[in-house]
Amino acid sequence: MEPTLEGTVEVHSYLGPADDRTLADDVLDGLTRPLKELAPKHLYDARGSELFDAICELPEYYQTRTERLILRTRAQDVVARTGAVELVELGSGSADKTRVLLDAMDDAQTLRRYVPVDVSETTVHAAAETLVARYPGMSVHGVVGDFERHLGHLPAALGPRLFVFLGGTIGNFPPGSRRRFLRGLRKVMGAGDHLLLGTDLVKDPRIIEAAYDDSAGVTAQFNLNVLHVLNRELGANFDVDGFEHVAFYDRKRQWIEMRLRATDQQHVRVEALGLDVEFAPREELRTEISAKFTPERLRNDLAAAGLELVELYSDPDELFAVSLSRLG
Ligand code: AVJ
Repeated sequence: MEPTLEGTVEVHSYLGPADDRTLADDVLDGLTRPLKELAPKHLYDARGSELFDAICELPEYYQTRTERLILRTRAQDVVARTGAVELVELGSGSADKTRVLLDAMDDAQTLRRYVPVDVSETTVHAAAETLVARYPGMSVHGVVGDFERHLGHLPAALGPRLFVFLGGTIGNFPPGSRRRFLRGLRKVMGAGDHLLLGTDLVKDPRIIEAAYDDSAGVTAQFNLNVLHVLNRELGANFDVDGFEHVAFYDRKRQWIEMRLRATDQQHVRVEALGLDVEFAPREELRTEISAKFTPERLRNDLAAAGLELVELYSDPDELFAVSLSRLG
């Protein structure tokens, strides 16, 4: 615990040495399947995070600026409806959007604590330090952990809490684990708590595909970068130039997929795993799914987890949605 003039900051880590094995485990599991697959979390090494930040500024990638606009317009309403004294942020990577909400709580004079939860210790510390300095009287209780496993370690509530999960990241979960995640969240929520969830909306597939295959090729670089991660972290020898970026919207499943397609036959050795992998010409490796929602799909997912939709905030073009829900 590290007392400061402004408030108190404490950060607790629940990650152990076993958590480092997830890349190796995921690669072994994912590259030996009939449809080769890699979990999207591995896209975000330092370079990948930089490229993702660049994506958020692209003209085609409407999500980040639209969500920010919705939050700016609605933050006051959210705070008035929830009476939240505490902001629990899952995946605390979105500092500027967080500030919009903390500002509104500060203005309403309800703000007491910020609880960032993230797998990256650096991210949690950075969020803690910048924000505690900005809001006098607010304390920060950081949780370094996986929000699918460590939500049991949240500090006891000081009053009504606002849980936030922004950016549309929930779309990365396959349908089953999406509901499992929401159920896990609901279990730690109390009767006075609310969830504020950012989700991308179903729309003209051309708009969605352009957002994931931008004309400057930034998303392609972001996707291909995961091969550099495997080369570096696991001693693999992917020929990155032998793969191309693919993004397509699956209308039936209502999600977009990013894949990497081998342009011709590729033999890859993953030294750290003693694994040899073959790619046939045009064979693809799936690196991300990103689900798009209709209000009905959202309501159903929330209901399946015991949550009730209170309000659905959107932008005039209905590109993106931020939903507010509570225990049903
Ligand atoms: C951060 C997971 C919400 O799915 O749109 C951006 C990541 N992938 N471009 C998304 C991403 C390709 C993004 N999320």
